[in-house]
Amino acid sequence: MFNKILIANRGEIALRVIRACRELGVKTVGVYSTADKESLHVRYADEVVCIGPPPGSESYLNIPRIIAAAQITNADAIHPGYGFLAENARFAEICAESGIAFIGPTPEQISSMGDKSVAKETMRKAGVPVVPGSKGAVATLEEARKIGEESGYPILIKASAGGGGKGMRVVPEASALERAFNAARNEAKSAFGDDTVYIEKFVEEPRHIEIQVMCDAHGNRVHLNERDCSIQRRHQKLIEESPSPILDADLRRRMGEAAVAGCEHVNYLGAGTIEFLVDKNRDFFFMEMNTRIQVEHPVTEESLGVDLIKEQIAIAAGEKLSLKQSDPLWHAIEVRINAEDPYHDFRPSPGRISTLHFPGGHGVRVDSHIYQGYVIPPTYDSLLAKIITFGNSRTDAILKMRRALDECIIEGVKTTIPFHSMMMGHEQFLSGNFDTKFVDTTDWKSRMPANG
Ligand code: MV4
Repeated sequence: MFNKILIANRGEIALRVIRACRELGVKTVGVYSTADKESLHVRYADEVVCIGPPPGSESYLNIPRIIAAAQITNADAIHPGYGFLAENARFAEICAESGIAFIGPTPEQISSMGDKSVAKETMRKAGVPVVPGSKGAVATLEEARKIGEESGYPILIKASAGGGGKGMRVVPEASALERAFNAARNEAKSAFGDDTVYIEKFVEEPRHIEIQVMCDAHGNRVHLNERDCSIQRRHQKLIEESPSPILDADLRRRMGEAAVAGCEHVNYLGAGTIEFLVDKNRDFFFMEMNTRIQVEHPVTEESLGVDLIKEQIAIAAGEKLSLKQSDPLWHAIEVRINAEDPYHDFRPSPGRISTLHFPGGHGVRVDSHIYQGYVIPPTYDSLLAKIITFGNSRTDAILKMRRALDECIIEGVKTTIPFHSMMMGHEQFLSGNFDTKFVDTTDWKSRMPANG
């Protein structure tokens, strides 16, 4: 096992990793920007190093400073959390070259999944179902036309360097192709410095269902069932749950086996998530693979009673997987409490937390880095807390979530709590019958309590 782990992150995920290290008896190094001097991860870590001013590029994304911090403190491993350097293949490579274990997959695995058209081809070759469309990148309009005719409209043009919804264009019919193709390439070029695109048939009203996987260096691989992340706004997830209300044991097994087959094909190492679209016929298609631990990993943890962070660390230290394939034990739901105003288009609401009281009790978990008096810096993402509830049925988890949200008091900034309270009473959410367009296209605003 490692002696000392540097956590190259901030916020709730930095705390989450520090807590796992504590339980493992591993020492921790926190790094922080000057904006995070008063952050909880700075107080919880055994040692800390200031790595620069607030902008990410000069702190949490600055590879030389993070490597230097690890060397100064003699850390033997780095956990990247999510975001920042978590899916930076060059960073993973530099860690290895510096004799520091990167807690995650290999640089090759990170970069092959980072290019979305390469990832898709890799998965197709592994026998994972993919959306019909181009085989790899599409370089010319003529090629694009051919794909459009073969798969039928509408089609979707996606940037290879994109992901998470960035750089996508829906093309409703052949006459709109030329403009959309050129626009998509220009957009991709300016957003990512890479104009490579690929094309898929557009799947209408899909659900976003992802499979958690975990693989060790000894050839052991498991999937840890699904998370349903269909409640999103502009590609930002708001609510996640496991199991999905639309999966049954057979579809879960088939999706899980596909995910494991994909991992086996690339000899994947560590924690990963394979994102699928599930259409109205309950057919599933590979979308992307995330080569990191994700924000919503606690729903898997609470559904199964496992600790994914400890498992990640053990795997990176060369130990064998301790997790067994198992069916969901509990129904778990997570809501993201962001410092955003749901009455005004979720606009950011940084500021000082004047009053704070978190919920507790049976079946409630709160992962958060905030405390009363804490000032939320405007520089980083707006996630304040994740409330996770779990019970023996979806209804039970929802009832607990309603109760937990009622108990929760956060004053001084606007939060997404009223949105979540509304959702926990929305009949369409309760029915389990919704798709990824729900938040962006349903009139949920009229259901919000009048006080915004
Ligand atoms: C799609 C799709 C429909 N058809 N691909 C959005 C994020 C990125 N990972 C891929 N995304 C989509 N790909 C095909 N062929 C619809 C989406 C999509 C979406 C997917 C998951 C969750 C929310 C979404 C919101 C809009 C579009």
